Amino acid sequence: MSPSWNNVRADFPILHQQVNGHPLVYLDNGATSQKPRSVIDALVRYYERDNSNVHRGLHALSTRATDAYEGARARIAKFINAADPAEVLFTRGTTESINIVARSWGHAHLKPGDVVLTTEFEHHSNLVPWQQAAKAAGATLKYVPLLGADGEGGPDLAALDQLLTPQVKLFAFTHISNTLGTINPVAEFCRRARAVGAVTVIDAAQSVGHRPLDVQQIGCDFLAFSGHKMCGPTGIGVLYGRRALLDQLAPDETGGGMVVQVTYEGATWKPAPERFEAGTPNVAGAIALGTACDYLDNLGRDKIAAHDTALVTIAMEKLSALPGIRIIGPKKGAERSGMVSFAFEGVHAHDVVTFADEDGIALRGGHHCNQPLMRKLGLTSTTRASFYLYNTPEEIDRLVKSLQRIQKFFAG
Ligand code: C6P
Repeated sequence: MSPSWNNVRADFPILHQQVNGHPLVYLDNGATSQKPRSVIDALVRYYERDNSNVHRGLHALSTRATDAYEGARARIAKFINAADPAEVLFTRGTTESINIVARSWGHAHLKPGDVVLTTEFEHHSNLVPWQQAAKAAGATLKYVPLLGADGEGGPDLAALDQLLTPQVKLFAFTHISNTLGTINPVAEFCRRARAVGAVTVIDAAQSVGHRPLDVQQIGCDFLAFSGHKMCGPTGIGVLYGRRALLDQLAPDETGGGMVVQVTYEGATWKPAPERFEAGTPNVAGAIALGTACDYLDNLGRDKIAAHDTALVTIAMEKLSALPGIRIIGPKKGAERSGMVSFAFEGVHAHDVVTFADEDGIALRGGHHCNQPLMRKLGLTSTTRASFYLYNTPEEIDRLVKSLQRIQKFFAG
C-alpha cells in the first residue's frame, strides 16, 4: 500500500509556515531536501546524550558514539546493498566523494595517453575534478554526447560504444541529471565500461534518496552521494568503493585516526574505511543520515519514485500547456526523475524565481552547476521545479498559477 503522502507532510516541521503571506510550497528539492522530525531528533539526541569523539575514548559516551557511528555505516551499507560496511566512507558530500576518487585513484592510475570518459550533462562536481585529474596526469577527457536540441534524447549510446576503447581508464557519469531529470541506464553503462576494463564512478546525488539503489546489482566501482538531498543533514555524504579497489588506494588526506603506526620517518595506514577518514568525523551527521535511511525505507523508495513520477507527469502536462515555455530533458514524465527545468520566453529564470517566491513558492533558477550543458542547449539559465515525497498535485497548481501571473506581468 502507498503511504498517505499528506500524512507524510506532518513529519516535516519546516513545511508548516507561511512565506510572503502564503503557505510554503517547497519545490527546490534538487538543491536540498527538507528533514523529517526523526532526523532532527537524532541530531538533538546525539548532542544531548551521546556527544563524544569516536574510535579514541574508552569511556561510556565515546563507546556509545562509536557504536552509533559504526551502526550508521552498517545501516547505509544496507541502504545501497554494499557487500561490506567497510566499503562505505563518510565524506562531506558528493563533491568531496568524487574529489577523493579523482585525486587518489587518478594520481595512482592515470598516465599520459589515458582517457577519462564522462558525459555532456554532468554537474560541475562530476566534471571539474576529472578535468583536474586528467590535466595532472596528461590524460584526455572525453564526453559522451547528449542527444536532442532540448537534451531529450539522453546519452548517445552508439557513440558510447565507440568512445569506450581500451584507453579509457575511468568512466564517470551521473545516475540522474540535476538539470534534465534524465535517468541514465547505470547498470548498462557499468557493464559496457567493465568490458574495456574501465573503472566506473557514479554520481548518485539526485537518485539515492528517490529510488531503490543496489550497488552490487548496478556493478559500479565507486558511487557518491550527499545526505542533505535525501532527508539527512548537510555536511555528511558517502563514497562507496569496492573493497578490492579501496584496499589498493592511498589516502588523499592524512592525519589522526587513519594511521596504524607513526614514526619520525613515516606512517602506515589502517585499512578502509578508517584510512580515508582522517581527523574527527561528522559523527552526528553520520548517525542522523542512518536515521534518514530508516525514514525513506519505511516509506519505501519504490513508492517515493512512483510519487515523483506521478507529480512530474502532472507538472509536465500543465507546464506544456502554458505558452512560451521550453521544457528541457526527456519529453515524458515516466522517463525522467521528479524534476522539470524550463526556459520561459522573455523572462529570466532569476525573475521567475523571485516572482514565485512572492507567491510562497521555492524554485531554483540559474545554470544549476551545468554551465557547459547550458551552453550546448543555447541557454544561460533555466527555472527548475524539483519534487519530493511531501509535494502534492495542489502545489503544482499553485506553481502554474504563479507562472501565469508572471507571464501576464511580463506581457505588459
Ligand atoms: N546539486 C542542485 O541544485 P553536494 O553539493 O556535494 O552535496 O552535491 C553536488 C552535486 C553533485 N552531483 C549532482 C548531480 C548534484 O545535483 C549535486 C548538487 C544541487 O542541483 C546544488 S548545485
